[in-house]
Order: sequence, then structure tokens, then C-alpha cells
Amino acid sequence: MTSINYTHKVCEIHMVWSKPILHWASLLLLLLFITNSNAQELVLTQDSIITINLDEVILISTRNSLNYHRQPKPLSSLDEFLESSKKVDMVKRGAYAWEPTLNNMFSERLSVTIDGMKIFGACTDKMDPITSYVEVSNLAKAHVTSGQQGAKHGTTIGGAIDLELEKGNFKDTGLQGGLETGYESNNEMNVWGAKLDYSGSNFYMDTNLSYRKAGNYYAGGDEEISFSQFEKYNLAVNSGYKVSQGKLITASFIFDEARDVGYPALPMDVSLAQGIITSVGFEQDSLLRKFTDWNSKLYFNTITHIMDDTKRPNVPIHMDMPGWSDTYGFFTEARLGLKNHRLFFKLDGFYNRSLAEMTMYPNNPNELPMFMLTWPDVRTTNGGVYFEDELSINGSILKIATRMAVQNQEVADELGLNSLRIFYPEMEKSKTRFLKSISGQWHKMWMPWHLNVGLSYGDRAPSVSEAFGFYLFNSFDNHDYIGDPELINEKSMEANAKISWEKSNFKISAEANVFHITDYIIGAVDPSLSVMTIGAEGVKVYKNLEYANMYNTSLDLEYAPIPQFKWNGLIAYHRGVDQDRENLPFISPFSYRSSLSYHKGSISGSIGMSGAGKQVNYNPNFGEDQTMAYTIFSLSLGKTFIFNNDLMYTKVGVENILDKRYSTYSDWKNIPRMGRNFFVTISYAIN
Ligand SMILES: [Cu+2]
Repeated sequence: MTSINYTHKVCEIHMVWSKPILHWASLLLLLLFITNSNAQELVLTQDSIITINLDEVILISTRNSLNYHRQPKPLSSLDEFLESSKKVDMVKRGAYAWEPTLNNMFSERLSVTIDGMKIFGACTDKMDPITSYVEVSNLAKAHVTSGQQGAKHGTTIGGAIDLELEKGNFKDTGLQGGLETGYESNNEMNVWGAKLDYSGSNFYMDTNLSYRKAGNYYAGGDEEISFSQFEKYNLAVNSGYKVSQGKLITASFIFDEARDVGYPALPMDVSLAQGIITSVGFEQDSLLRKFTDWNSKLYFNTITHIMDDTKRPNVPIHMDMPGWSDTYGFFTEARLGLKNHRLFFKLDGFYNRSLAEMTMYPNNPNELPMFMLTWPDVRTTNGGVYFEDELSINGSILKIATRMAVQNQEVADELGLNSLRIFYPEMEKSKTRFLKSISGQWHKMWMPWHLNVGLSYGDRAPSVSEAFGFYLFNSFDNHDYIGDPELINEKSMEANAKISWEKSNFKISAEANVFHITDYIIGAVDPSLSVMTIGAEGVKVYKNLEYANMYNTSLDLEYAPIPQFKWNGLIAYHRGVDQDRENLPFISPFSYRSSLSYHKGSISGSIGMSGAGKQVNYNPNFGEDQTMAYTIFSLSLGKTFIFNNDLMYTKVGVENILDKRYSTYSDWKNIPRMGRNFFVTISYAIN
């Protein structure tokens, strides 16, 4: 898949009141000094186009034909779009609701937001990442930011993924509509989409409806993967009203529901995963004369997740496991330009309620069912301020950013609190934590060279599962997990660097980052506890490790010998170890990908290759075994047709051409990925 990268640099500065930080700060100063003494630098204009975020923007919208050509598979799931990102990997537990990871870190270390809105999944087993509650047709872009550069969207260690909703533009185009359909051969998936947009000079309203239904998929070699089916509906309405020049009210509503979702790598499936995501916003071009781009939003979302094992054969004990998550939140932000400073301010807050329960029904009808709260109605209240300054100094840009937040967590359910007090008799009902982030990113150009370096510090509170989880079964390492409400905050120091050489038809860039995470939170076996889940090997309790180090490096090449042809190549290497040099789980082995694409007039096409080396560094204590090397190939062809005034786009292609049977390091319990898959998509736009 083609991803469009505006990869510029990011620098993060970390300033914590500790020695390593001072050490880093002096390094940064030294760097600045070196730069300032260089006479050949190119002076950057104070141009808003040059920002120094080391982020990646994945275009998702299929609103215009240009994007349609760029995307090898336009009706891909959002998961597939994210997987095309250079930085994001997907953990697969089946065909649906993959979990995005960034810098080999999972959701508890990331900030994932939809248009800046905080949303938390309702599944104790992570079957419902936030990304599963939206459709590609709802979204314009995905912004992927690494490390503390993502702090704008919330507290994070590994980075942020913000999914930007597609919005109207007040062009007087009246009503426009479109129909889309797609089919995939491997799992007989049907995709249907319809949209109706109205746009006038004062008002717009975009409506879209989509439906996907898939059967079981087949891994390479034609092995059917049982319980990998799913069905999903999504309805989204997005509207805006111009109150007066420069003032705008927006409202958005998304209803997303998946039913009968199989999770072949897990012992349970999902009968219902439902999300309702709503917001109202107010935007004003200016504020108090000096500030610009004032943007505020109030939002609410509610998630319902119902797990189901009634369709599984040989279930030792039937369980009902529903979960709920409601989030109320707001943010307000504005910009201010002052001489060579570009300032950005944001104030945000949310209140989340997470509740999950489990009822076990013994096979012997004379025994009573057993009821537990696995998430004991945890109320999280978080308020934060974020500030950044992009400062241009002698032709380079330094961006300094900080977030300060206060978070309170309270266990509202007495039964849940008393259950946890069995393990933590001293546990308080409520606990408040201060969270902080500070980062500096520095970008310098000596055409055609670009250099970005950054330092940062950030911390995070334990997640609801890590702090309050009560006998959460992890099928990967076959252990029950118990949270620890007394965990201390996990802290991360990060350094990153990127150097690139960019000409119009050739680009090469090398980048690396290292995270030194102290008080790293991970599960450790407690042999004194006995398991709750039948067949589980033991019980793990979350604890703070002394520290863990993670290293991520990549080399990226792009070459366009003629404008119609473009070649891309990427290789990446990751490593993660704890203080005893033990491997961390879920760290990618050496991986690579390459694609060649062609686009001229109404025709487009691409061939792609991706793969990974043998996983050398894995950790059996977390259920990992060695994942074998693999390489897979794909191909797609597209053409645009014009009927009267209307446009029809078509795309056909094949993925995993050689029908290779493979799984990656991030596939839950080595669940094999899809084998050969033919797809066709047709999109008809009525103008
Ligand atoms: Cu679940």
C-alpha cells in the first residue's frame, strides 16, 4: 500500500529534573552550538508548511480519484491502511480488529484518538482497539507520531495515532453521492458503501453508510481458519454550519457495530462490539485578536463489547464476559504566532468509566455460577495542558513541547474494590497521579540534506488492566493476569535522529530511536497464586521492572526515474531488552518491503513485496516461539472510466500471490495470515 509521508523531523526534548536529562540537555545545546557556528546553512522562511514533526500521514479518504490511484486496495479495512504505515505494526488475533502497535509498543503505551477524541476499548482481552470502531469512509487521514511527539493528543510513551475525520469544505457543490462495492475471494468478503454529501456555502453534511461481511479466511496452502468470520455496519454523519465569517459549528456522529466476529487465535469470539461516537465542536479563526485557529470540542462515546463462547466446541466452562466503556471529554486549542515563534496551546480533559465482568457457568448444574468483576468500574478523570513552541533559529527549527496532566483513578464498585483488597489490603479507593512530558525536536536543512534530532521524557499511569485487572486470561502466554493498583508510573526517555537526502526524484533517509523506559510495566509470575481459568499455567501480576531498552532503526528509499514510475524500499530493525538483557516480547525481527508503482492518466498499477527475517530474539516466558522468515508479493491494477459527468474507478488485484503460509512475530499464537486473495473494488461517483 502506498503511504504518503510527510516525514519531517521531530525533536523531542526531555527535561526532567534528573541527571540523565541534564546530560541530554547539554548534548542538545552542544548540537545547537555546532549548528549555529555553521555558516553554510540554509535559512528557512517562517513558513507554516515546514513543520518539524517526524510524523507520518496516511491518506485514507477515497474522496477523489487521485487517492484512489494511490491506494492499491481502496476498500481496505482501516487496519490494512494502518499496516501500510512504515511505523505501525498490527497484532492479529484473526481477520478483524487488529491492534496497532507503534515502536513495538501496544495500546497502553500509545495514545489512539479519533479527531482528538479519547476513546477506550471495552474488552479486557484487547479484542476491540479504538481503530475497530471506525471505517475508512469516516476518515480523511491517519497521523502517526512517534514517542513524545504524540503528546499533543494525550499522555503517551510510544507515540500517537490520531485518526482525522473526513470533513466538508463549504464549497457550493450541492448534493453529491457515490456507491462503492468490493469483493475479496479468500474469505468471500462483500463490502458495500454509499454516501450522500450536501455542501453549500454555509452548511455541509456528509453521510456515509458501509457494510462488510466476511466468511472464514484461508491461510496459505488452503487451510481454513475457523472462527475468522465477521460482519460490520457503520453509519457516520458529519456536518458543519458557518455561523458567521470565521465561525463554525461542527457535529459528528458515528455508529459502528460488529456482530458475529470470530477471533481464531483466542478462546472466545464476540457477538457484539458496538461503538457510538459523538461530538460537537466550535471553530473560530481568531481569538482575543492575537490567537488564531481556535478549535474546541465536546465529545462523548460509549462502547459495548460482548464476548461469546457459545459457538466454540469443547468449552470447559461457559463464560459470559461483557464490557463497557464510556468516555466524556473536551479539548480547546489555539495558535499564536510571534516573530520567530509559533506557539500552540491546548487544554483537554476526559472522564472514562470502564467496567467488565465475567460469569462462569459450571457444567454441573448443581454448582452455582461464579461472578467476578474483571474491571471493577474504574473511573478515570484526566485533565491536562499541552504547550508547544516552534522556534526558528538561524535557519533551523527547534520545537519544544510539554504536557502536564493530573489523573485520578477510582474504583467505584465495592465488590470490585474488596476483591482487589484480597491482594492489596492497603489499597486506596482512589489514587491521583501527575503525568508529565517534555520534548525537544530540532530540524536543520542543508539542501538536499535534512537532519532531525530529538530528546524527550514522558511518563504514563498504568492502564485499567495493569492497575485493576482481576484474573484477566492471556491466551498468548496462558496465564491469568492480576493488576497492581500500587504500580508506579512508567517513565520513558527517548532519543531520536533522522538524516535524509531529498531530491525531487530520489530520497533516502535513515532514522533511529532509542527508548530507555524505567519502571517498565510487565506481568511477572507469582507462584503463590492459583489460576482461575481452567488450563492456565499460572498467574502473573503486573509489576515495575527496573528498566527496559528499545531500539528502532529503519532505512527508507524512494526513487522516481520518471514521474509515472515510483520505486520504494524500506528495511527496519528493532530490538527490545530488559535490565537483565532478556528479550522483551513482541519485538519485530528484521523486516523489509518494497514496491513499484505506475500511474499515468486513467491507469494505475503496482507490485509490492514485503517480508521479515527469522525472529532471533524472542521470549518463551511470554508465550513466544521463533517465527520463521517469509516474503510475500502482491499486485494491483486500476482504471478510471467516465460516464457522462460521472466517474467510475475500478481496481483489481491479488495479495499473497504465491499463497505463502506464514505468520509474523505479532500474530497471536502464530495464527497464520491470509493466503492468496483476489480482490476487486468498484466505486461510482455521481456528480
Ligand atoms: Cu473481548
